[in-house]
Amino acid sequence: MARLFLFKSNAMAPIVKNLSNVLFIFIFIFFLPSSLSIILKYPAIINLGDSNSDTGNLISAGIENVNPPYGQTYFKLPSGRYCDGRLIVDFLLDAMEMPFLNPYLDSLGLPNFKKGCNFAAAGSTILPANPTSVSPFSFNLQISQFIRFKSRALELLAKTGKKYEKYLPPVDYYSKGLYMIDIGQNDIAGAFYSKTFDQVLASIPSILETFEAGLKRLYEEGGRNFWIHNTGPLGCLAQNIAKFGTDPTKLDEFGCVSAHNQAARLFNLQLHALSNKFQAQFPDTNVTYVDIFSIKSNLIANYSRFGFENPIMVCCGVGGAPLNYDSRILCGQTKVLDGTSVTTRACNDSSEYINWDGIHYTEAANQFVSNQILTGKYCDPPFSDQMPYLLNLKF
Ligand SMILES: *[C@@H]1O[C@H](CO)[C@@H](O)[C@H](O)[C@H]1NC(C)=O
Ligand SMILES: *[C@@H]1O[C@H](CO)[C@@H](O)[C@H](O)[C@H]1NC(C)=O
Ligand SMILES: CC(=O)N[C@H]1CO[C@H](CO)[C@@H](O)[C@@H]1O
Repeated sequence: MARLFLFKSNAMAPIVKNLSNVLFIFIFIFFLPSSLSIILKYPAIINLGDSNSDTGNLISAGIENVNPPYGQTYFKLPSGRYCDGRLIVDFLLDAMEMPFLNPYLDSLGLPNFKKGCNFAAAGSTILPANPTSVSPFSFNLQISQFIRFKSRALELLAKTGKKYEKYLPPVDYYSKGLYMIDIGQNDIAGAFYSKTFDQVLASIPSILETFEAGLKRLYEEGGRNFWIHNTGPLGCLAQNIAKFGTDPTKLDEFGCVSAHNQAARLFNLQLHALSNKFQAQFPDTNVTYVDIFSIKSNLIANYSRFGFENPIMVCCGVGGAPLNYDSRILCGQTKVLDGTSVTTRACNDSSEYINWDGIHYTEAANQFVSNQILTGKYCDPPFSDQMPYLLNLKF
């Protein structure tokens, strides 16, 4: 099947049906080398973050579990991801012609870490975890796990020679590899439960100091290529609208909680400044800042143009319009609510929805976001102007 960037694949289906177009696309791929695959050529990927890029750590740790219909769209069973299918990181790795990242904590299924490892865990924060945190795997702890991974892997390679070469990255991959980071959403969204708006804003610099210290630790371990996602429009998540948006004056024109989006914008502004500062301070690094906020805001504001039908309403939830979300019962759960047994099931067609479970995006939305990232326009520094619009087509 053809995967076409920039559009949902079904929107382009009638065009691809035409044989001459298929031939054109073949010529296009084989005779024009894509600048993207050159920019994104790394021998290994180290990923850190929260549920936006967790491929199974929180679940492997035994802290939570997810039931069907999680995973139904792509993996056909819950894959450890908080989604019906693939995440942004899965699509980006696919575009780099890399395999899905194995979660660090997954000991089963013969994980192969040669091309990288994923330390991201759902619910994680930049700030240290406390006893009420969903995830104990804060940014600093994930970095410590990475450091342990690296020293243990190098030790095994030195001791046992060829035996582990197929499974573990050689020493130069740690400097040539790409360190992808997507974290901060839980720091900001979580802060609103115990702080006033002004206090949330005031807490941002210290969150980012912790983030900066983490980047420096990765640099000291040899990391040179950094890929940093900013945080999305948190005020557009049903979880936050249900809790903080019951008063309509708190909502913006798209039905999103204004305060959350303002806090996310301020966090991103400071994160962007930090990325530039870090790049200037360490000129031997390559820091790419990726504006996820703008991509997701554009998707939510202009959803119908991109082939979606519901910008805010949740696919896997209960309660019906406008949110189809109830914080007491999450996707895939069965509970007795107000005297009746309720099961949260998925909508009929998750590709019509941007939001999967009230907190996380659907696979269709994740694919849209990845395609937008791969245009290069939302990155700083941006990619080449000659970015081809059609890349990595698979038949
Ligand atoms: C929606 O699309 C219009 C037209 O392309 C654009 O000007 C606007 O910025 C988009 N909205 C958002 C929030 O990105
Ligand atoms: C889902 O599909 C079933 C069977 O086709 C139909 O009865 C139901 O109304 C649909 N639900 C929604 C929300 O569209
Ligand atoms: C992989 C990559 O893009 N590496 C570049 C990082 O930046 C240096 C300059 O500081 C370039 O020479 C590398 O090609």
